[in-house]
Parts: sequence; C-alpha cells; structure tokens
Amino acid sequence: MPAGGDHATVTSPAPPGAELGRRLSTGDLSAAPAALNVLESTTPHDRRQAAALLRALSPRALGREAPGHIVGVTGPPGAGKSTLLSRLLAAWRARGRTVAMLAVDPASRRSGGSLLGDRARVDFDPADGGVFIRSTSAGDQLGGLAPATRTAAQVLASAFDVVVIETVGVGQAETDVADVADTVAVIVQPGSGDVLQFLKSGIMEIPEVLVVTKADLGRVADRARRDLSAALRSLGSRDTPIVSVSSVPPVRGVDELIDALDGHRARVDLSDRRTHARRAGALAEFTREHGQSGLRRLGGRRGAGRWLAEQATGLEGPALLDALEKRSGVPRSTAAQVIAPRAPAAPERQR
Ligand SMILES: Nc1nc2c(ncn2[C@@H]2O[C@H](COP(=O)(O)OP(=O)(O)OP(=O)(O)O)[C@@H](O)[C@H]2O)c(=O)[nH]1
Ligand SMILES: [Mg+2]
Repeated sequence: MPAGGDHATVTSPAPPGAELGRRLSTGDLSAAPAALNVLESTTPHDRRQAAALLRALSPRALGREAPGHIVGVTGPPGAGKSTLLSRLLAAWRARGRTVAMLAVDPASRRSGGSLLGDRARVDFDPADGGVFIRSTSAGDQLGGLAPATRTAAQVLASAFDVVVIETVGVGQAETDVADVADTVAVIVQPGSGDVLQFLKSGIMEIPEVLVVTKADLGRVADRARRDLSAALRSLGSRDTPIVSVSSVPPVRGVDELIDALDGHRARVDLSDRRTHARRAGALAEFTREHGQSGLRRLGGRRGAGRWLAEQATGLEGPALLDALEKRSGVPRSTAAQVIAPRAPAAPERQR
C-alpha cells in the first residue's frame, strides 16, 4: 500500500493534524484512516501535520496517557496469530470494546515468498464502525517496526479501546513490539521448538502473556504448554500466564486470553511504559533519518538511551526527535523544524 499517496501535494490538502487529533481524542473513530495516512506519508506537508497530530494527542495536551490498551501480538510465521485475532476481535466487540489492528507484513513476504501459503487474514465486518484494520509493510525495517507503526499505535490508543499490533517473528520482533505495546503476547504453535529455545537461551525476554495455539490438536498442544511452563519455572517466572487457545471450532481459551491481557494491563505502570515507547520511537526515527553516523554523535544507542532517560516524561515524539537532533548537531528534520517547541531538553549552556 503506498504510504499516504500524493493527496497532500495535488489538490486538497490533508486535514490539519491538530484537527484530526481533536476528533480522535473526542472518540471520533472515523478520523483514523486520515490520521494514519498522515503518519505514513513522507511529504513535508504531512510530516508537519503528523507532528501537529502527535502534539494534539500528547499527555501534555490530553492531561493523561491515551487510554486505549496497546497489545503487541508476535510469534513465528504460521503460528495462528491472524486466525486468533479474528476470534479476539469478535470477543472484544461482544464486550463492547472498539478495536484497531495494525498488521505488519515483513517486506520479504510482499514479494510472494512461499511462506504466504495458507496465511489467514483477520476476519471482520466491514460495516462495523467500531473496527479499524490497517496492514503496513515493515519496509526497510528488517524484522522491526516502521516508525509510522509506533506513532500509529499511540495515536489510535486515544480513540480505540484496544489497539493491536501484529508482527511476525520472535527475538527482535518481540523486542521491538515491546517498545510500543503496553502488553505483549507471544504466540506459539505446538510442536515448534523455537520459542522454547529462545526462552531457554535468553535470546527472548520472558513474555508477559504466552499463548499456545491450535489446542484442538490435543496431545501435542498439551505438551507444548507443559514444556513452556517448565521453561518459565526454571527461569524463575511464576507470573507469566500461559493460555491455550483453539481458533477453530470448538473455539476455546479466547475469554481467558482477554482476561490475561487485561490482568497484565491492570498491573502495568502506563505512564512509564508510554514514556519508554515515545523515547524508543524518537530514537528509531532519529536513526532512520541520520543513520549510524548520527547515532555515534549521541554516544551510540546506549548513550542516546541514557540521555533520553533524563528528559521530561510527557514529551511527544517530535519534541524528543528535535531534542536529539539539537544535541547531536545534525540538521533538523522537517517535522522537528516546523512544529516542535524549543525542547527544554538540551539547554545551550551544556555545550
Ligand atoms: N488446527 C488449527 N489450525 C489453526 C488454528 N489457528 C490457525 N490455524 C491454521 O494455521 C495456519 C496459519 O494461521 P495464521 O492465522 O495465518 O497464522 P499467522 O501466525 O497469522 O501467520 P503469519 O501471519 O503468516 O505469520 C492457517 O492455515 C490456519 O487455518 C487452530 O486453532 N487450530
Ligand atoms: Mg498473520
């Protein structure tokens, strides 16, 4: 899908970002498609509107963090993520919750690899205004999340009750999605050892919620659940819920999964998590704009992370990007130049 198209440069300019932000924050879900177009677009006009949109939805403007629950769903190809999300979507809607879903396709899939095979799409009712689904390509972000996906999740969380980000993979994909989501569910299918191995070897952090799919397969699914539970115990984690689900009839485990996700969200320090997400997003954007040489000027990823950790917690992405650019001395990018307030983060006297 072309990101945003040329609509901004041809006849009608995109609606101003601040107005889209206002509509979303008052629960107008119909503003979601235009808001995502703005975030995905790379025209200077839309970059400015994106910054205005993010500022309108920042904790400083809203007086709190965006209230939606951002859920990351990640797991190996074919584990059953999309099929499960169709069931989850129906169950959330039955509870009266509105749902936005961002499905991230790895770029390699787009060229039609054999992996596309029996891939399921998320089922939904196109006439249901309480649901918004967008597929995005991971583009050049190998195994990771495009900056626009991170900001899209933040923006959608101001209007939708639940925002799901579906990514393929474990390891890096899981780490990346943990930078954005309030809760990460790792999806495992029975009989595939990779998640178990990743867990045991410490490549993968202990997930917040583990889901074993295809429970209808019987013994092999029970065994996967037992193995995962043993691995978690040996890692000293007793709190991670493991939920077995079947997404084909007889469907089971979906309500239990919703409860597990809600339970995690109730325990999380939201402000902390979202602050971390905004900082990680700004750093990803900085790295995309200015590359490794830019990053070196900040003392590498570590140095940049340490510095970001000292900045004010309510700052939105563009303001943080602006602060990083000022500190590193690189040229400022469009969004930061035009919209970000002078960041209080990098006082001249320090230099
Ligand atoms: N038996 C059984 N098959 C399932 C279940 N859930 C999914 N499948 C099948 O597993 C295959 C992959 O399911 P998807 O939902 O596409 O898996 P995915 O994790 O989204 O896959 P990618 O997006 O390609 O990574 C499909 O053929 C599904 O029909 C289940 O609960 N039981
Ligand atoms: Mg899928």
